[in-house]
Amino acid sequence: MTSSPDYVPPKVWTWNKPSGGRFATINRPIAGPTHDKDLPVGRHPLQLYSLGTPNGVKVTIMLEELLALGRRGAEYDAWLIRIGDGDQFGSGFVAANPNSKIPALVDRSGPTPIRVFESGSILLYLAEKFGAFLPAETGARAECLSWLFWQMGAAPYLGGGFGHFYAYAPTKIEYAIDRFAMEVKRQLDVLDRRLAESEYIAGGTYTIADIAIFPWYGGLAKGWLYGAAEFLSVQDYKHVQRWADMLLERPAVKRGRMVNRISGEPSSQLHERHDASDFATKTQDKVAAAAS
Ligand SMILES: N[C@@H](CCC(=O)N[C@@H](CS)C(=O)NCC(=O)O)C(=O)O
Repeated sequence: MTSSPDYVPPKVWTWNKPSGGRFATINRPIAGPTHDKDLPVGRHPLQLYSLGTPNGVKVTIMLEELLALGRRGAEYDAWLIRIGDGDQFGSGFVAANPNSKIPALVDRSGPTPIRVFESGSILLYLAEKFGAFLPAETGARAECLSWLFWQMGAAPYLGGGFGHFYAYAPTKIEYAIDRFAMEVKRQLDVLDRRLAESEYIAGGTYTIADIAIFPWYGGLAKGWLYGAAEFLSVQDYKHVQRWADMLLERPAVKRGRMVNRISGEPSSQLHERHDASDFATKTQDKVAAAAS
């Protein structure tokens, strides 16, 4: 791979060498399944196929918030999709999400299963289905959806741009890191100014806009992403910090962050979630680990 100023792109790009970098083994320029594999189906109305990344965590926080509100229909089975092993290219997963990316949700509560993919679309689907975390009044709803879609457009610059070139690319390219660090700091400032004037992202109430933005930008502010907290001076974004700390206090956020998580403290990882009592088992593990 050439990353020097000497590189001249050929007339036609061809896939003839590994791209390098952390995801080299799963990246490919074609869509569709690589192998036959059905998805498992549990006993609950909602089946989630995901992984505890920022995009996955949005959905598990939403489901846990709905359950905390008493919406029993939001009971779910969360199955683990190991994207590093290529599970997202199994035929069953591709049928649930032709884009082969977590998260994917299948709603089996009606006569015909409904597939929902893209985390923003899943949050909106659940908010509408259960009448929660999305304001009904036109202006407040528009504000909430504007921030929801802001997240969908902004985060690829954070993850695919900054995170990729700062943490995962096989060589450190100053131009790319500068370009995306500048954009991510601008995005943090957008949020910081908004949160200086508003308790939550979309106004005075907690909505799907907070749930979508928190795992990315709250995570960045709390130093969970790319080991980049110092590099980006995240402590300077005081209002983002205030908001992230406030969300972290929510029990549903704590639970949602554990589901489908495969890194960090073993007691914080609930690889699959099939029942509310699964969290209690993890709490017992934590107590036992602290006592030993
Ligand atoms: N815009 C999508 C992005 C989903 C996404 O990028 N998922 C990543 C993990 S965070 C993934 O599944 N990557 C696997 C791959 O690219 O093969 C969403 O918000 O749902």
